[in-house]
Amino acid sequence: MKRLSNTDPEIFEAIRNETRRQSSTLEMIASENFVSEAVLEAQGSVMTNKYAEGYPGKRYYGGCEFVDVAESLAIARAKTLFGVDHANVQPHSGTQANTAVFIAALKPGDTILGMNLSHGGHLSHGHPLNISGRLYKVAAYGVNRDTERVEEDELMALAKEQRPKLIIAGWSAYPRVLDFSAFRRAADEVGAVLMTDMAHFAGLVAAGIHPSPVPYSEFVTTTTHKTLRGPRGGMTMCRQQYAKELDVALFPGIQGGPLMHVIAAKAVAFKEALEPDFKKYQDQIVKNCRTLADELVGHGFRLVTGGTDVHLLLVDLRTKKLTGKAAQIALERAGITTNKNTIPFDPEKPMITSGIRIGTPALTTRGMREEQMRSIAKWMAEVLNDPENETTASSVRNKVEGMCREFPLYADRLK
Ligand code: DSN
Repeated sequence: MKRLSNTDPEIFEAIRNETRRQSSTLEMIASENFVSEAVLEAQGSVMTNKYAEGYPGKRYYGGCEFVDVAESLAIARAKTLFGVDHANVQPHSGTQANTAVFIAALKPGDTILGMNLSHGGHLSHGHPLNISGRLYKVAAYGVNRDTERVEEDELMALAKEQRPKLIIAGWSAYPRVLDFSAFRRAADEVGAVLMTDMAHFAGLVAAGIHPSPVPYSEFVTTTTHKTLRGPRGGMTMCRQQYAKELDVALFPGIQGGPLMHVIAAKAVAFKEALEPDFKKYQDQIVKNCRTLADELVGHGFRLVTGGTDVHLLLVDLRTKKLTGKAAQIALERAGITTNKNTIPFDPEKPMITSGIRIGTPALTTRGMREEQMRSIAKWMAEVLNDPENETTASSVRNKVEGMCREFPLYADRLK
């Protein structure tokens, strides 16, 4: 067999360097995670070769008997995991998963009500440059200036004023649990459909440590690669009455051939998520995040809403007279990967920001626990209290690398 190292040494080297980077730094981007070798194996399999437009048992191509097995297993496991009537595992990404709902439930020009991106929403929830903002009229709810949380009375008032056809619950940077029943009440009040995008917290929902949006929502979407710890991709779930419209909206509506290797890997990840260990893992993610939050507060940082209920937190850096961009760069120099993030009512532009978003799913996958979170919070404080200091950065970097060696990742791939 010809190996990648021989046929394409440049790409081989880039993959090796990326493996080394993931293994030797602290990955604290809240939406990232490290998949198992089993997920990697399925995703790197010959299923990538197969065209399979359609759905299991109803394809436009021959030779689909084995990819049908993979997709049927992915669907069945997703339905068990989340207790949904119907799951479509073909969306290539979270944005595709969301767009399929819009196509299934709306007509161009209808109004959608989603969370303001700068308060923690997502591009695909109505950003003017995204298809959601181009095809539909967009109204946005935000968080309350004092509580920094979504408040039911404000949501309800906006829903009554804007009369949306679809309301979106869900976020990509909000450190608290949403009250799905409040969203349901707002949707019922104006006759809207409720879609919950649980991409960030799907793993917590699967483990039963976060309220499930399923009983409240006509549609639930997710990515599969965040807390759920599967391959990069998306999934859309719905109540039985919308199943047909959803499937047609996804294919042929917005996608052609499904990525069967990714769907096989989704099936593997869902099987892993059904194991009892997955609940322990999700519990530990949240414990780690709470510890990190308490420690950062102890080191003088202000957190949006003062803390966290989930796998991520948002640091407001204004009290440190630092921008998110500067903090991200300083931490990266020290081997800690985060992302700059707007905070609610941010005075800075999105490319600068006043905040950073920090998450614990990836570190928890490595086996790190509260003790490591305490050290990491201390190192973050050292770096952010003196962000230009190269000596501090390099001393923290050494400690980070030492910790990473104690919690090896993909070690066999680096031999
Ligand atoms: N880009 C993802 C995140 O970082 O939250 C959302 O799709």
